[in-house]
Amino acid sequence: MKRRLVLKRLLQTSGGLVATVLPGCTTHQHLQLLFPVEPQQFDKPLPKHVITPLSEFYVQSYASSPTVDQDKWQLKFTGLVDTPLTLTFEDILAAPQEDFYLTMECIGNRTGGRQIGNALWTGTPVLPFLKKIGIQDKAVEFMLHAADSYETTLPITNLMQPDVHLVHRMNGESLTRSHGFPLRIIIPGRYGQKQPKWLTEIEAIADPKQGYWERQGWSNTAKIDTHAITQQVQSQKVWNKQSQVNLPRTGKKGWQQGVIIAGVAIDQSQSMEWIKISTDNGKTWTHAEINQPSSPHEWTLWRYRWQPAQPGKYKLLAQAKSRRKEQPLNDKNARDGSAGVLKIEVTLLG
Ligand SMILES: Nc1nc2c(c(=O)[nH]1)N[C@H]1C(S)=C(S)[C@@H](COP(=O)(O)O)O[C@H]1N2
Ligand SMILES: [Mo]
Repeated sequence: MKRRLVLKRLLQTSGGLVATVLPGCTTHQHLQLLFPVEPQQFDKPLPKHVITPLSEFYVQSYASSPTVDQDKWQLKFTGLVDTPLTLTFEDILAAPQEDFYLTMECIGNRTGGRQIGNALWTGTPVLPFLKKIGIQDKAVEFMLHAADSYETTLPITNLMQPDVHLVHRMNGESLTRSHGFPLRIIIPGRYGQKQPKWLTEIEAIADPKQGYWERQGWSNTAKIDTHAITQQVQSQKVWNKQSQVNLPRTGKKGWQQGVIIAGVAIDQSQSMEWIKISTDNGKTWTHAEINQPSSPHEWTLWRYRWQPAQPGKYKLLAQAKSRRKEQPLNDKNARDGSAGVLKIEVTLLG
């Protein structure tokens, strides 16, 4: 029932843009290019959601994907609890189902890299199960265990939130093996390492511990930093630091008719206040148009139509400000997270 309502609302807010219909799913624009480049498209509102198709969604696993039999799979709640609980996949499906959009990014993503994607996830909140098991006062953290022996930890209160979900569908389809079939957990606001795939056990523990990536020096809180990522210049997708774009003066992709610059932005908990674009290597800045995603955990879409006056070489930058934090322009120490500022070199041919 709830699912129906959500889908209906999404259909009404797809903004009239060309959209692909997923099996058993809804309409949203797919990430072939963020936006059509024809100037007349600019009169149309930004779409509310752009999802990354599964064929383009990054996979980050420390080992090979385990094969898990859905019928034999179990999720155990163990450790410092009064009433240990074991769930089967049927138990998961019998619980209330919710759909939500959420952007996942790897903490090790290079600035402007491909290890980021937005999906429509389906699952059930973990909170009602955690309330049943009687977590003992001595417990300070949960250790999350997975079928590939991956593990990570989180404070008890971080898991006891209504938006933490046990997830079994992605973009309207069962999770694929590489994305964690049959079930993963999603803890909004954190980088990917806090979203174990192939989840098998939630263990309440008395002493703080570190998980697989955290033992190797990655942040133990792994909260998503405020950052913008440019993903499209005119009809070209741009990824990573060495992005170079050459544009002819005239024709369909020519710069004379204006250059579309577009991308995404994300924060750990707050919506975006603005995205600013510079086309002169940071000397001057202008505001981009932004959309209003369904939650702060889904990327904000932004676009800007640049009207260059003459040919030459230009450096494009994008900066985000959420209601929480302004993205630093020069964060040389940023090891954790992908929050650096991408510089794109654009050559406008004469
Ligand atoms: N069981 C398990 N879960 C895991 C991982 C892993 O190696 N094993 N990698 C984590 C990391 S580092 C990231 S960025 C995300 C990536 O999720 P995806 O492969 O579905 O994009 O999964 C996380 N969950
Ligand atoms: Mo990651």
